[in-house]
Amino acid sequence: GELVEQMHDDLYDGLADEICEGVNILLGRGWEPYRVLTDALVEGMRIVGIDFRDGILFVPEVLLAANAMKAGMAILKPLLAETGAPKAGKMVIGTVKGDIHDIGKNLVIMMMEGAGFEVIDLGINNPVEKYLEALEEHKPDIIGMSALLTTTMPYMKVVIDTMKEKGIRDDYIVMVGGAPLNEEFAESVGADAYGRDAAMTVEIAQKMVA
Ligand code: B1M
Repeated sequence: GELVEQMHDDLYDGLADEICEGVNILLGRGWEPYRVLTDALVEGMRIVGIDFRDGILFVPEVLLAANAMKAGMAILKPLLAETGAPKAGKMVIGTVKGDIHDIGKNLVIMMMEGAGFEVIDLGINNPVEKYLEALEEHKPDIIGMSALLTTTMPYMKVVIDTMKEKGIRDDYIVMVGGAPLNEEFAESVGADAYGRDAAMTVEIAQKMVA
């Protein structure tokens, strides 16, 4: 309705306080946290992305929008993580080298944690060494990689090929995601699965770990 549209505008304008207020109002109306996330925040960021692509918005404005989105996500995070489900498995995840987009990855983490997974967040701009160190240290079931740029997504193959060289590729489930990817790309770099969005990623992870 009206408030959700207002929130799309507020996200576009990078108004973090207004976004937090809107999130709280929707929750107060009994909206599921996941619905607030998808309808108000993710949809708002989709609109920002269109105008960014078309040269109507620039990096500073989009950074503000991203900050507003993160402020809203911070309210939803504990609510999405409230299930108290038994540990479903462990995942190490990070955005690949050269890429600093982290909103989608953070959303995947929130939903995975909500589903009872333990998640180790490597952050952004990860060279292959970072992933390998984390695999050794945390011994996860799943390694996840995120990329939002067509120029950085090929780096996923670098990580997977290095895992092959070290003879550890088959010790892990490799999942990849990010807006420019698709099923065929995931397969072509040798990943086990492509996560189209956070909810699908959880669903696939649950099946693959079981
Ligand atoms: Co950037 N940017 N950006 N940006 N940015 C895109 C990606 C772009 C598509 C915008 C556009 O032109 N329409 C475009 C890429 C074009 C291309 O590669 N062909 C682009 C560009 C060009 C750039 C810069 C190069 C701009 C510049 O400097 N001239 C620059 C690059 C910086 C770098 O990384 N080296 C840049 C910078 C930035 C900001 C810093 C301003 C900011 C990032 C802030 C941040 O993340 N902290 C930013 C933003 C916000 C975007 C858009 C607008 C939104 C991305 C986002 O957060 N989406 C984006 C446009 C768009 O995607 N529509 C764009 C919301 C998020 C919830 O969705 O990330 O897709 P998404 O994640 C989803 C799924 O993809 C999946 O689940 C998530 C939740 O459902 N998923 C995974 C994601 N990762 C996963 C990992 C998994 C599984 C699932 O692992 C298992």
